[in-house]
Amino acid sequence: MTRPDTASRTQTLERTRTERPRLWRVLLLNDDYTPMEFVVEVLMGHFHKSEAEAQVIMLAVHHKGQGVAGVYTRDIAETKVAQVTAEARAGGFPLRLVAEPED
Ligand code: TYC
Repeated sequence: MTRPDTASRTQTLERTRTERPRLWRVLLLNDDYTPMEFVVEVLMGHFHKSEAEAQVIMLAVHHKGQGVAGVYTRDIAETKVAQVTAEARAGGFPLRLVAEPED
């Protein structure tokens, strides 16, 4: 007697994707010329910080050289860098920001 027919089957296993997109830090870099008040206004207007939070972050950047303005998906982080850099240049300030991935 022959063996029962073993039909070969292809199975597709579905899985629900639960991974979150990698997040990017927007870093604010210190310089000697951008006014403290402009940096505070940037942190309030673009990064939704209270005035008190903005003062703390600005002073930390002033003393340590850099600090995190906010954490976003890549597109939003890069847009913040572009918009704030443009606003700083329009005001004649050398303020620099960079976006970097979290691990
Ligand atoms: N160091 C600047 C000053 O003394 C203030 C400053 C703070 C500039 C933070 C940039 O990202 C910055 N006017």
